[in-house]
Amino acid sequence: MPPVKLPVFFHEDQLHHKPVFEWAFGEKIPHPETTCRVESILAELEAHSPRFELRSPEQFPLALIKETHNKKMVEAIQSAASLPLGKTFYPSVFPYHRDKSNLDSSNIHHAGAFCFDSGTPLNATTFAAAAWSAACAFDAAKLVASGTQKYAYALSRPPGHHASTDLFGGYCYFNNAAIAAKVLRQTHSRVALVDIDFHHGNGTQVIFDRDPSVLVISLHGDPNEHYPHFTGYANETGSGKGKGFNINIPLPGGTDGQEYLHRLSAEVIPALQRFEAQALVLSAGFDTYVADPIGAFCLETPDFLSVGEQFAALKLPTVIVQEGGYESTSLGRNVVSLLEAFF
Ligand code: Q9C
Ligand code: ZN
Repeated sequence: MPPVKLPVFFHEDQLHHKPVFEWAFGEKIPHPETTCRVESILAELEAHSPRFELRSPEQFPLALIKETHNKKMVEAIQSAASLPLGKTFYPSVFPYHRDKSNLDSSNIHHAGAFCFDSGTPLNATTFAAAAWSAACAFDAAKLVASGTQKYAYALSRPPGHHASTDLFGGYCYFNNAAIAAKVLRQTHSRVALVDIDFHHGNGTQVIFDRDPSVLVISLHGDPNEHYPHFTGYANETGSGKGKGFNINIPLPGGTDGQEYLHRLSAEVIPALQRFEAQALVLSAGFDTYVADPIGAFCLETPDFLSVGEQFAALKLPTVIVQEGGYESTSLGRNVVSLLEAFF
């Protein structure tokens, strides 16, 4: 039998978006979300090429992007495509109210109405990069939903989990993992989305806040100390019919692999079993790695395999969607370590 290859989705145009800097504590720092991240992942996948099959997504999933996000937010990001090449726009004026009914999404100065931080700039290439990034998650989820493949990996970049219905931020424009979950929902009645990025998946939480058919679980650095600061507390459990279907597990800085794996086996996996999840999306960030420049956990490369094994043991159709991870020397190895669990 030929070896089973894990499908990997990626489009070259995701590389054109290159944010240069962000602000951290009033300091201008080199932007962590670099194209080196993708190069590190692609190189490691290439080194294990018999196991992976690289595919290009087919088209922008515009209809689902616009179902997931405020249409004017999508248009505002799209309208940045008319910025001169090489010109970057950092929203720096934010409206005093969040009513978006009277906005001109073709006016770049109004983009601040859809943005919540200063690290997520727009340029002429951002829309296409973000739409292809979403397309990776969309196509990976289509393949898994159809039953053709049990597992698929979306090499989504820019990442997505901080993007909510009507706000982009945290290096994220469109919520790739949410889009994957919505695709899986068309064929599976209960979908779980587990976010293992170092940061709280605030955008994903908002998108499924009132939805009892998508259980969202996020483990992350305590928001008292860590980005995105305003959300990720354990008392945020969902709203309305969705009450009880959002679980936040804030963890202190310094959390190591042993503690992390214990929280997965003691809390996350039992919650997925109680929910009787039929399909799974992993928002897979690797900024929990010990050497990550912006994360504060201490996971080592083999821990990512153990993390993957806990989820793979559920034997659910699973879409793994790339989120953060900024130590690009080890990023590829960490990604492949996690993916090794899905063979
Ligand atoms: N030192 C993701 O991992 N910058 N986004 C914080 C404070 C924002 C991270 C700066 C971090 C966003 C997808
Ligand atoms: Zn992160």
